[in-house]
Amino acid sequence: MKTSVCIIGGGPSGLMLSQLLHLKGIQNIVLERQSREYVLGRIRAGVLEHGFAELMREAQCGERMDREGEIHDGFLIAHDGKLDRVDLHKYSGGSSVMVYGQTELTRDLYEARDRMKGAVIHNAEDVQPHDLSSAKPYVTYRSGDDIVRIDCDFVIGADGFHGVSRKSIPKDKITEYEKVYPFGWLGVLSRTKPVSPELIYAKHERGFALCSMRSQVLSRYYIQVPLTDTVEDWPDDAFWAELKRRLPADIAAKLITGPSIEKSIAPLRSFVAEPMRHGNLFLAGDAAHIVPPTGARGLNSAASDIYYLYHALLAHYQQGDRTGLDNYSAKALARVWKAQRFSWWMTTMLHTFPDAIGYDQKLQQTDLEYLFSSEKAMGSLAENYVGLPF
Ligand code: FAS
Ligand code: PHB
Repeated sequence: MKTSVCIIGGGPSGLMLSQLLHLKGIQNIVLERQSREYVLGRIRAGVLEHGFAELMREAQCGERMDREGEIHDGFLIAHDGKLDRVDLHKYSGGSSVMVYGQTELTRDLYEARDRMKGAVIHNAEDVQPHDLSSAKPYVTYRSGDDIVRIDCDFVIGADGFHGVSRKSIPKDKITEYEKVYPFGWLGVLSRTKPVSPELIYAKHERGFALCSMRSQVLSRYYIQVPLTDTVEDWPDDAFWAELKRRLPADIAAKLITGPSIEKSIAPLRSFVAEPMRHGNLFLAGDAAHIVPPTGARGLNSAASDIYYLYHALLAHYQQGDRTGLDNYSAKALARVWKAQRFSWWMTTMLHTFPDAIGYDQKLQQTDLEYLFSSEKAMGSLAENYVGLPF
């Protein structure tokens, strides 16, 4: 089998790139290890930057997002007995974010691939890229007893943090930067009305909490938990009671609880692999970088990678111009590290660290006091949260 671009990974990164390239007549194939049901069963991101929403529209996949998603002009931070609002619209110069679940946008991308008869192979086992430094790389995968070979011009590693792509780069050709946080997020999805029309990030001595949503009838809540906790340690009643303890009393009083329809614990880590290219392999999304979800940057950092890769491949195939491909890693990493900084800052400011000393806690309070007393500080938070320019 021969194609132009072989994309490893059928998550949002891989599907978005596949759709964008196909619309421009650039042949590609997506190899996904899991079934479609499995991919669509994962509950992950909830907040899309303006740039991601624009990319969904450019990929002709934005219609349901625009119909069912919610535009949010701000969010709230509960801290030190106060509830303060971050006015994104005012301090970002009129921008906003789109609240629309990753599960839904992944569904929209799959449906668009189906409509265009895109090549998405599920249950592709033992995917392995080969000859990445040659002009003729290829990828193999197992389908039952058969080994299938796909010859291509470029391989895109969109296979997430645990994928095969990054691990195919020789160790002496890649540098990995990692910071592991001493806690995780226990997330619950419930068919209940959200407690607040806007997201609430709560800093509390018992630990961080977040009140989010997927729609007006589907709520998403998180509480910070020790890394040693398991989902079994948190029956629904215990979760709701702890969430209420971490919210302002008037908010807790109106929290509508209900049975969890999904419950999971995600460890928090910051991670970046450099460079994001090796020969004709290009890494994108979680395959190259991970952020703690506090700043809602994970999925949104994948979007700018895909934007840069899409335009670089377009220039190559339409004008024979390889500049974008040659500049991809440096350009993507420049924006990735800004998302890393913002995610680290939000996480450090809002979480309870087990080894924190009094000085650290005073700095957290000071960070929040400065934020809500300075229009310039608020402008910095707002421009990062709505998304820095691609
Ligand atoms: P993904 O990991 O989504 O997709 C990679 C795909 O590659 C997967 O479908 C996988 O099955 C496939 N794959 C892996 N290895 C393969 C192989 N060898 N061969 C073929 N296919 C292979 N971001 C936010 O902004 N907000 C959040 O609240 C948030 N919560 C998260 C919670 C969790 C538990 C996790 C893990 C991530 C969360 N994220 C969040 C980040 C998340 O949304 C990612 O940024 C986003 O999924 C990135 O998309 P992809 O790069 O496509 O990677
Ligand atoms: C979510 O709704 O899952 C969500 C929203 C904002 C974040 C993290 C997660 O910062």
